[in-house]
Amino acid sequence: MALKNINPTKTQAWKKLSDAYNSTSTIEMKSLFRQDNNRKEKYTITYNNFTLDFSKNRITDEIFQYLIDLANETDLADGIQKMFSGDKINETENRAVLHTALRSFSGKEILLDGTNVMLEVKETLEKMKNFTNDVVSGKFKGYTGKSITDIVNIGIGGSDLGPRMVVDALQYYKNHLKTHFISNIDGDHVMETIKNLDPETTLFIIVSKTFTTQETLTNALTVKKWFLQSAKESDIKHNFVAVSTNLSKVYEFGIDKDNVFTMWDWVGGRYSLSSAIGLSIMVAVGAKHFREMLEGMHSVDEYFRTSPLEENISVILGLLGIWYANFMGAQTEAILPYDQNLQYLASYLQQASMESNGKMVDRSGKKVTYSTGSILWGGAGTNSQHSFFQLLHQGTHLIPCDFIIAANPTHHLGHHHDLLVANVLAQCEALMRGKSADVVREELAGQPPEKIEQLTPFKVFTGNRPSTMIMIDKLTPYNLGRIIALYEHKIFVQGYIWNIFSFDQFGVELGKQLAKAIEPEITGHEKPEKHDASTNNLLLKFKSWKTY
Ligand code: G6Q
Repeated sequence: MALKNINPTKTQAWKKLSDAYNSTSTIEMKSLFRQDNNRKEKYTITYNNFTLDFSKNRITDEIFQYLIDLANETDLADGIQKMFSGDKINETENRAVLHTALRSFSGKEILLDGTNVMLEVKETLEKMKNFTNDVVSGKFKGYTGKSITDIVNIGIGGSDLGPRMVVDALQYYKNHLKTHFISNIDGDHVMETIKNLDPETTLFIIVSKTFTTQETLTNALTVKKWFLQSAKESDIKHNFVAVSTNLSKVYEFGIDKDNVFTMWDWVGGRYSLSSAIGLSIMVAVGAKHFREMLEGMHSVDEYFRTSPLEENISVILGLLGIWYANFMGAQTEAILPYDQNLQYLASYLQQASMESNGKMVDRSGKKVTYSTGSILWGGAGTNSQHSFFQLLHQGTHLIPCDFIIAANPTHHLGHHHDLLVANVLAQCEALMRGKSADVVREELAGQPPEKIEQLTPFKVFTGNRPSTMIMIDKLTPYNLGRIIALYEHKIFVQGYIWNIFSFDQFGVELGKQLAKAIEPEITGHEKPEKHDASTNNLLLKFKSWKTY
């Protein structure tokens, strides 16, 4: 069954939220805390060693209730149930959206067109596990009989960002194998990665759902050429494996039938790291840790599916985003993990969110009249404090921030961790508290009065800048799985309420088509005259400079 088609702006809740925004002067978070001793408890959800503190947001009880009403009036519960049941909610591509099946340990059947997808999911996971164990133990050998030392994931977009983010996040849990990622069609990315690799002991995992992606195929063919400088065609089966739905193309490449890991069209690329697309993760951290990550994801899937909306972390994160984007005029939101190992989390979530919800037509094909798909960005603290935090504290934009911190480090440098935690707590406090002109004047006391007056405006922090804190006990595979799934579902919540289709991505196609048309003009002698004047001119200039 299709998702309901409800224009959110026509709901009562939307009107109430607009009125609340228009009638309330500034919502002062500090005074909300003063007025309500229970605010911190009311706006903190702790679920199994996982805490979401959203009390430092510009919401009152009334606004929070209207946001929940918005979710109810648009019948979010129905959307959630349809996603989990395998309904074809990716309507524009006529596909189900079942990434939750990839990590389902409920033992229940999940039927798609009458077939239980769980059988294939389990079979693939088992194949991945056996393969991983063989590679890690050294039983799987390269073409000269040596064990594997290096793994190279060749893929892009959803076939790169997720595995890369997780392998980095779980580096503490990694085994002896070195992991590399090639994604960009830029030859430097390939050459710089392979230049120090030994073809005899390197395993290439070509990851492409379609096996038609220009970047991945070009990179894979370059690597194959490099490999064949020292090996024979028949050796490919020892050092290359693939993850794809397009078996004939994989075989054409020379990859052995036993070395192909399948996935399905009901898993979107950006939601696929828990499928065989995550093979390089499993090989890097081992089958046990991969399984723990899936278990973390599954626990959140169940929590998301069954928790009441007002206690549901993904729902709350999604609704807060809607409040800021659609009513308070925020255009972006920042993800700020205070964990170096989560340095790629923002780029990963950026794709998941912006590719899913960067849509301008609603589910009936009409242009929306409200903003969708906020711009997501971020970076790891404390590094980011020394770069863009200036704008967060004193800039003109309203940027809600999600901070993520683990209570315990994976390393043994407790003092470092104490300082890290002090910094993350201080940043949230500073964003909310600000610094008034009076305090600035006090701090400048002793300086000449005209100097104090001159400097004061520059040193004032207006404060009242919203942030949400996610605290976990430790960055384990299980907890990482929970973080990923919570954000996946946040994206679903937002796309659902914005009444758009979150699981297609037609917006990436036009540029690809045009690049195909330009390619012969770059490589051949054809005169560039088919384009606009600027593009024609740039092509001519490029050709006059080209020396390779
Ligand atoms: C993600 C997108 C996209 C995709 C890449 C790679 O949801 O679909 O980022 O993952 O374009 O596609 P292939 O895996 O087919 O090479």
